[in-house]
Amino acid sequence: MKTLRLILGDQLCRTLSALRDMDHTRDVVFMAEVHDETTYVRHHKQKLVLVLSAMRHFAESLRAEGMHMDYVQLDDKGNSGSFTGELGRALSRHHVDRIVVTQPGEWRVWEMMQTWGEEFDTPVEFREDDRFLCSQAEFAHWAKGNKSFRLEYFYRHMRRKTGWLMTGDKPEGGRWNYDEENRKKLPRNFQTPPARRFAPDAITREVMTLVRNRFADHFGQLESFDWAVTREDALQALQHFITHCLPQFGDYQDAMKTGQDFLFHSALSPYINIGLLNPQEVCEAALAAYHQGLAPLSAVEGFVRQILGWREYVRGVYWMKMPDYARTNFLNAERPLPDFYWTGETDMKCLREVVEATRRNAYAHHIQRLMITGNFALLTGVAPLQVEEWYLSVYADAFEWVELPNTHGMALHADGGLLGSKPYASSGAYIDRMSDYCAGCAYDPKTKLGTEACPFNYLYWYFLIVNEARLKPNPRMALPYRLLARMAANRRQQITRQAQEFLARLQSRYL
Ligand code: FAD
Ligand code: DLZ
Ligand code: SF4
Repeated sequence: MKTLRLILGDQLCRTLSALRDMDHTRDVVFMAEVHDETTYVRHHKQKLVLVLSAMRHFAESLRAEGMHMDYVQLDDKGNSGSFTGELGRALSRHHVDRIVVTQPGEWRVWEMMQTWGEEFDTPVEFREDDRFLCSQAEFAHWAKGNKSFRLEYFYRHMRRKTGWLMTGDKPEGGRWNYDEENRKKLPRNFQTPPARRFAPDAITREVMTLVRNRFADHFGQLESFDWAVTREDALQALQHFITHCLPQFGDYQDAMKTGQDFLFHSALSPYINIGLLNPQEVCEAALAAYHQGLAPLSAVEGFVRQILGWREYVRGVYWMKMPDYARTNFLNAERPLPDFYWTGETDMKCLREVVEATRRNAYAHHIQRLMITGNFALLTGVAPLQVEEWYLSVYADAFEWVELPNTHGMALHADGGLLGSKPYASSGAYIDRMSDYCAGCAYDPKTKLGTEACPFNYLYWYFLIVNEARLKPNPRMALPYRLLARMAANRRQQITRQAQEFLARLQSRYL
């Protein structure tokens, strides 16, 4: 049976289910660069280069194995610009008996694919994306049997299933979670790990030229592109992380420092998400470092929890709850996204630093995404769809199955608490504790009201005030609401006035 095997830009994995049982003599592997995928959001220029260059390198490697590749480039004559259009053209070139495709990562593409069987009068076989450690069916089964739909319980289920960091049926070291040890401040004289840089090769340089010419108006610096675009280089990045960063990953996971864009984070998410690395091998490399005494338990547990726990959990939530999930707006947030998310032009230094780092690298680490740009959007009530579009555009690792639950659920609480038991709202005190941003900011994190006051301070209380009816019943919000209840009426009025003035000016270019 002659088969056309479609590989998408985030499925660049030799062991992908769509490539199994390949008949090298008859089958065709089909990949297409299409306008629709490059523009469904205005992707950061580096994300475009990463995906397109990694696709081209992957196609080269399959060709070198002797596979029959049909690869359409973005600028090829006749490129229709859509997956459906390009698949139609490919079918007229190859006359196959069936199409095989691994389930895509995004609902949008999954919906599009449902029309293909009828449209092309050719059977389409959808295969599970088994690069994940938990299948959708297993997640749904777990969720059904558990009253508490929380990450912590899912994570324990996954630890037991894999046997990772387990001694019999007990967690290694006696605790499931070393989160509390992952919140240290950076010492003054800490040593930055050496940089990991992958110089662009000829293929990448060609794609950079394409992106420079065709997507000049997209956000982000292009020339600093230094991501790995092959599996070999991604494996080097993994090794670099294990050797230089993992031992201190746990301690400083929540820390932020001006000009230090990666700290001890792995920056492996783009590689895992597009298929250059497999989540299992990444966790196993960290576990091996622990068993060889090269990294402490708290660091390795913290790292494994992000992948075995959070990454699998958000993917489970996405596929279980879409498409309705994306439409919820628990806090009725409707404000437009401020311009400075794109320009970086604000005198709030924390926000400026994170937007600038995002522009430089198409990367920001978790706490920057959650507690700086996420927290600000939450406190100011920015419309979830606008915030989500921003996150989906600006990060090299952004694909909707992982971006949406993190933004909609974790950062914005727009799902009403399905993902996180309370909103991650915080005042300037948290940012001051975990970063050096406040030194050198136009505002003072210790001042609560007046022109010097850090906007996060009054916005935090105003957020509690305006959302009182929705949030006060949440038992995890009892303490902040007790504090609010004790607040003098005139102070409450002053906070409200200053927050409202600030919000009225939010769309002005420079705050
Ligand atoms: P590390 O800190 O080194 O963590 C190791 C790995 O764990 C990551 O590579 C990633 O694969 C996984 N991981 C860690 N946290 C999460 C999480 N919350 N959800 C899923 N996987 C996780 N991650 C994405 O991959 N794509 C996104 O589009 C994305 N959008 C986000 C949006 C918001 C608002 C927030 C708060 C988080 C988002 N995350 C997203 C999760 C997380 O911020 C990134 O995975 C992480 O910053 C990637 O950097 P790293 O590889 O250095 O991670
Ligand atoms: C992100 C992306 C981009 C920018 N371009 C392409 C492309 O031209 N061709 C392709 O196959 N995939 C691309 N991708 C990745 C897809 O958007 C991704 O595979 C789907 O969103 C499903 O997750
Ligand atoms: Fe951000 Fe406030 Fe600190 Fe300025 S003072 S950097 S606005 S937290």
